[in-house]
Order: sequence, then C-alpha cells, then structure tokens
Amino acid sequence: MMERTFVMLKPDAVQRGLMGEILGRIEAKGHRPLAIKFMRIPKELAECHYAEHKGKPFFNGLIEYMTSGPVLVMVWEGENAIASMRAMMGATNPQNAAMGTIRGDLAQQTGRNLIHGSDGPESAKREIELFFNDYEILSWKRTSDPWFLE
Ligand code: IDP
Ligand code: MG
Repeated sequence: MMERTFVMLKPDAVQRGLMGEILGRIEAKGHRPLAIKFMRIPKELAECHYAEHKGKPFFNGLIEYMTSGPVLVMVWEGENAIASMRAMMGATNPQNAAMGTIRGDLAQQTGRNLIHGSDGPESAKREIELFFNDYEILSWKRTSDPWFLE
C-alpha cells in the first residue's frame, strides 16, 4: 500500500555530518521525498511531538537533545513506507539494532539514535500535520519509479 511517513534526522545526525548518508539510504530504497525542511524545533513543538512520552524519566533529556541543534524534517512516500522506514531505522536502542540498519550501523545509544520515523498510520498523519502545511508537501512522480515498482 502506498503510504506517507514522517521522518526526522535528529540533531546528532546533522552534527555528525550524516544527513547525506541517511538520505542516500532512503532514496536508494526507492521511497520518494514529498517535503524536506531544515529547522530548529521550538521546545513546545518537541514536547508536542513526543507527548506520548511525557512523564517518563528520559523525557526532559529527550527534549533537550531534540532542541539542541538543527534537525531535518521530512515526508516520504512509498510502498509500505511506515514499516519500511522503521525497518531501515532499526531498534530504538542502537545496541539492539541489527547491522544494516541506520541505528545498527551508525549509532551507539538510545539517547543519540539519529533518526525518528512514524510508528503507524495515525502517528504519521499527526506528525506530518504537526510539522508541515499542505502547500509544503509536493505530489510528484519520479521517472525512476517504474524501476522500483512495476
Ligand atoms: P522510537 O524512536 O524508536 O519510536 P520511542 O520509544 O518512541 O522510540 O522513543 C522516542 C525517542 O525517545 C527514542 O528514539 C529516543 O531518542 C528517546 N528514548 C526512548 N527511550 C529512551 C531511554 O530509555 N533513554 C533515553 N532516551 C530514550
Ligand atoms: Mg516512537
């Protein structure tokens, strides 16, 4: 099923110069970018994005991490894009993430795990609407699309 998912390269990905490496993996998989924005997240927006974790012991540290520098927020579209993106990311704790995944290959610790991806259709919709206006999201096809999906 064609899906849209929200993806964010967290401040450590930006600071470590890994934007190109990670974007390259998502592009090479065959997903299509619909929106890409480089921004600094206000504290309120970070808290809203991670509202489900409010009250947990790591919450304050998480908000500090997410607001510590610029991030790259994106909408990607593709076949089963939500689950596919989660699979490419790997487990939340990079120590448990399989080699070949972004977190497994490139990260060490849960608190510095490089990337966020929506975990289901509802959160994808909610997160896309939280970070993007409709006019920022492009509908387009790539000439290479038929080489991924016949
Ligand atoms: P996810 O990013 O794989 O969906 P979640 O459980 O939704 O994982 O947690 C959101 C984010 O909060 C994680 O990606 C990580 O950055 C941070 N986080 C989760 N658990 C911990 C923890 O135990 N210590 C520090 N940070 C955590
Ligand atoms: Mg999550």
